[in-house]
Amino acid sequence: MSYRNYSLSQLRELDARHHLHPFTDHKELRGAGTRLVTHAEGPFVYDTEGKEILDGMAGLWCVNIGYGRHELAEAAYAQMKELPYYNSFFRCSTPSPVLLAQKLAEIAPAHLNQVFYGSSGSEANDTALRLVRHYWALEGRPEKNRIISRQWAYHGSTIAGTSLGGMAAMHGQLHGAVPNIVHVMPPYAFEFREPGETDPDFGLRAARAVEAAILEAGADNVAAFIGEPVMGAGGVKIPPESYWPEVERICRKYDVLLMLDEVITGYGRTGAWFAAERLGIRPDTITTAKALTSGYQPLSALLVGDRIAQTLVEKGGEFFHGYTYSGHPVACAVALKNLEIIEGEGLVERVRDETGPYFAEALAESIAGHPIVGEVRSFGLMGAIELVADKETRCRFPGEGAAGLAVRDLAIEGGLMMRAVGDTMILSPPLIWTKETIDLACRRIVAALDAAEPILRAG
Ligand code: PXG
Repeated sequence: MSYRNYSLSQLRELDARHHLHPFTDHKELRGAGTRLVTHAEGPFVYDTEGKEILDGMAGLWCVNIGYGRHELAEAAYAQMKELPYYNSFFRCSTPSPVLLAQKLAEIAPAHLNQVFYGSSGSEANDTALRLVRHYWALEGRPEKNRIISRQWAYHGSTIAGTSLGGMAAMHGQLHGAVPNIVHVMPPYAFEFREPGETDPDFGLRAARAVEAAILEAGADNVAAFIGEPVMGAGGVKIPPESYWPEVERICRKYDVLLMLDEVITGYGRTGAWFAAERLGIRPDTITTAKALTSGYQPLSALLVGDRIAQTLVEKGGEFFHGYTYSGHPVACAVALKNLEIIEGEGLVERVRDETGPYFAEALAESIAGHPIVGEVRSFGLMGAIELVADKETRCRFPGEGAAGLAVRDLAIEGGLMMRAVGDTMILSPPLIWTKETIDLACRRIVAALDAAEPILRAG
């Protein structure tokens, strides 16, 4: 039955009665009601009231090719008719995941040639955690199993994802994380740089927190380090350039595996297929999901480096792990079409050469000077705007997060979907944005900031 048979208030009421939303205060949601998005086209989403909203978040960091791409619907339809499902357990496979794996090996850094599929970033990180521990066990070193991650990291919402992540509020509700995962300081200069410390020096200091954690555990007990190239959900925290090469050097020195979580940064967002390329580092695993299908189907792919894959094959023994939907043929067919579009339209190069640099300039020129903005930053098409009460001292507004929510709501009201992480405003638009779309977004951001300022100053 079509939702069109229901009025907006009926849908809202049914939503309240039956639907528990993710990451939501349900008491607060019952009071506020939900925004029901019904359709979308290109860079815009539309709600039940027909309001057109420019989607500055690409859904949730995923709709890289934008909305309304019928080729993906057709790929799904064709695959569903031919073979809607078959598993890849018990020595079986189906063509779509095989062809997608080949494609992923082609676009991934040269030493990553194997793929393990799941349906979400959280699942892929669960796989990654088990895989690196399994690797060391196969190498005869089962005690080398500690994982080093970072505070404020986001690696998903399953128990493994939450445990790997460094979100204090999520850990607070976990009542028992996966053992032997530790979290070190994030490379977030805006908060943690000491007075007088340069960005490169701060980056090295943050990287050496990883070394300190390795030394504290003893390198023989540390399996891997995991990190997002640029922290996404933690607030688009872009590390100084000195950070990743130093982390990689430290990992190699102590023979600790390097796991990159590119669930957000993968598939073009940073102006490279994978941020690993842009950072010039060689991870042993890359977790990917989201833009692998541009969000048109749930699918994740853990890209596995030759070192780990070789051990799996040479030593043998079953890896007791997998999902019903590992290598789902429909999701994989959609991913193949999505990657074909990203490639065919040159979206990665466009972010690298054109829209990425233009986005950085536009934020610097039209937003950075605003009286309630303390810093703007971007990396490819990921951007952040820090809200402050005082530009000079970078002092925040009272009530952490209140300014962010106010600006977010005003931005949506003004036709731009943005996300707030505390008092950091986040942008992660579809890669199909043009210079004109970036200009439009900036005008809407300025309008939201202008409208928010007197309200925030009045307290
Ligand atoms: N790793 C990273 C880096 C992510 O950003 C996941 C893993 C987990 O993926 P799944 O598919 O299991 O959700 C993510 C997901 C937000 C937000 O509010 C971010 C994510 C998910 C939901 C909300 O910014 N990132």
